[in-house]
Amino acid sequence: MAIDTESFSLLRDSVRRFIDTRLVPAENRIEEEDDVPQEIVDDMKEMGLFGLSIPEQYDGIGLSMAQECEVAFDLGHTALAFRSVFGTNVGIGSQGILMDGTDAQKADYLPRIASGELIISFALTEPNAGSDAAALQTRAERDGDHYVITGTKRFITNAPRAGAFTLMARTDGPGASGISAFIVPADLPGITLGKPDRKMGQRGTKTCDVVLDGVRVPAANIIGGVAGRGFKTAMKVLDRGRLHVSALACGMAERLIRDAVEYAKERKQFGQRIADFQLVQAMLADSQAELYAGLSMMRDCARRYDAKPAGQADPEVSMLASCTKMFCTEMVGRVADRAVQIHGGSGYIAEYKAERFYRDVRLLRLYEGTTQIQQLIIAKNMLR
Ligand code: COS
Repeated sequence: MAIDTESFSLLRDSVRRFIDTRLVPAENRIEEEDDVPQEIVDDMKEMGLFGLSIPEQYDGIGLSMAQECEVAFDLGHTALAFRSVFGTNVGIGSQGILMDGTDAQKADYLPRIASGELIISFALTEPNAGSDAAALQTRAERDGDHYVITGTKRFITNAPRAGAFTLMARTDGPGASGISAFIVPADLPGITLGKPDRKMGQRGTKTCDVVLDGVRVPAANIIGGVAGRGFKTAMKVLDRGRLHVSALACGMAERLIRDAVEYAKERKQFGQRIADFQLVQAMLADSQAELYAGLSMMRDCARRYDAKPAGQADPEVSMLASCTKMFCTEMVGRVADRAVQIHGGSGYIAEYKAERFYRDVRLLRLYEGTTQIQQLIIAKNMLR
């Protein structure tokens, strides 16, 4: 799946224009209001951003992974909260349905996900199951043609906005093979949301607990119609998500470098621009070289992702996605740290974006698998 080069180039131009003219000027507003203004969300819908990764057959734009990564790279140039509004529709919320769903599930959900009419979240993490996703405790007990689901999901991105969840629950014994993936409409009786999480950064992104108490979900809502396959679905979705996060990290690194260069050219100390000092230049050069390495990995891995059979796992590509996620998210952490350093005391002051983005990018090393989980996946594959 991919769109032709000319259509893609037009799409990218309009996304970049949207970022420069609408999103960057609203960065302070989302920081103050801790939300993305509705008129911006409406524009995102109109541009088709909720459906970037959904095939045209289901009314989406139908980008390949390589194309999606380029758009994610562009979106990384502004506050990450903007992308987060449609991020779960493009990635972890929708992809399980697309990869493993039945034809009826795809036809029912994907067009609404693509248009943004329905926000879909991904509900895997729990209070006692984060990195150890296979230990999740949310139970789904069969009762006739329904399942009754009880449990708590934690840090669920977009839960306050969601109309449905791709939710992993235990239908059988312990371990990965006892887990099934469900499509759970958010308005079913027995679902309540926790209070909004107060986070270190990324103001404007919405996360909270989702508590399920005896929620009756039709058995037909098991993704693919077969129980016990949910863990693999979740892992495949995360492989893909890790590439998208890598692209975002590269975008944010480029923005931080650009801001640091501008500051270094303006700021004068010892009678000259700080950009003229070699110790400042070294920090800029290190950041630029690391960004180039991250971008090269991201582009290579996305190409390999597109080359494998769609929706199928490939341990080699999973490993490379983990390498890329680990490198790019750690890289943007170092780039953000240097950007603050180049700004000096001003880099610690909230008026400067370096301070905000430094906090925002910290999350990239945690979600969709910590750096340490990526290391485990990489090493496991090397030793296989
Ligand atoms: N694609 C498809 N299948 C996969 C897979 C992948 N990327 N990774 C693992 N699997 C399969 C395995 O092949 C195995 O299947 P079989 O039993 O048929 O052999 C099954 O899933 C269990 O795999 P494994 O034994 O490797 O599972 P572990 O419990 O050891 O967990 C990690 C593996 C740690 C990698 C996994 O729990 C993980 O990714 N944790 C982090 C979760 C995460 O990213 N959370 C972020 C929150 S969501 S934003």
